[in-house]
Amino acid sequence: MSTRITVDALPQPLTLDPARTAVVIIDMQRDFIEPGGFGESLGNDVSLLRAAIAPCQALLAGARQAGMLVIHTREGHRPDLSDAPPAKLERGAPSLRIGAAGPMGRILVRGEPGHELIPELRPLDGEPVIDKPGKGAFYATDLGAVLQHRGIETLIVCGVTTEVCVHTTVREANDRGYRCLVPGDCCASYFPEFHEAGLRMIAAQGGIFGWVSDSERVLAGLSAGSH
Ligand code: C5J
Repeated sequence: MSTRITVDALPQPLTLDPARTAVVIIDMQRDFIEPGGFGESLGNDVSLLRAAIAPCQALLAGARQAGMLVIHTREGHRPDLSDAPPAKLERGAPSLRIGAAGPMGRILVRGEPGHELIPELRPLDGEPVIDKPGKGAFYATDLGAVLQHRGIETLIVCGVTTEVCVHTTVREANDRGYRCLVPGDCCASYFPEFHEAGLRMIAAQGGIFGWVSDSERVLAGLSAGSH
């Protein structure tokens, strides 16, 4: 038997079954959040992303207690960069390109220290970690299979950055039929205005891509459902 819960959200509350809901934490990697990684090499102030850490920790604690599936993703490439499109490698004018040696190892390359998830949000044993070469978590990964095998119908999507990998994943998931709830305080961007606009885009037009809420409201829904 399943117990459905209701989470206060925009554009309207979302009712979900925690047993059929996964929390997906997008790319909370050292390469995006700590100095010396990919994010900083593109000229960004990486400290802005730290705002999402504590809300993600709180949400994860509640989700794990409720027995929900937790999935982590990492953006990065094979050491030979054979899965990195030239168009991605050559874009912009970064101080260090993908694959170049930086203070945390080779930028955005699997197996390097910068590619690791930040210690504050380390996965627990058994939580799937999806390595993705693109911005969306479905593209060229087995995320769809993992969700299907667990009977997942709703995603709570957190992480960085709001308007890039979180948004791309939400759009991919929406087209695959998943309900997506985005707790805004569990996401962050190098551009606060893009963060705000990204969240508004999700909930606008009657929830064109999904629902927007925050960690407190998700936790309140979970705790009301546990009584
Ligand atoms: C970016 C991401 N911003 N995880 N990646 O390149 O959002």
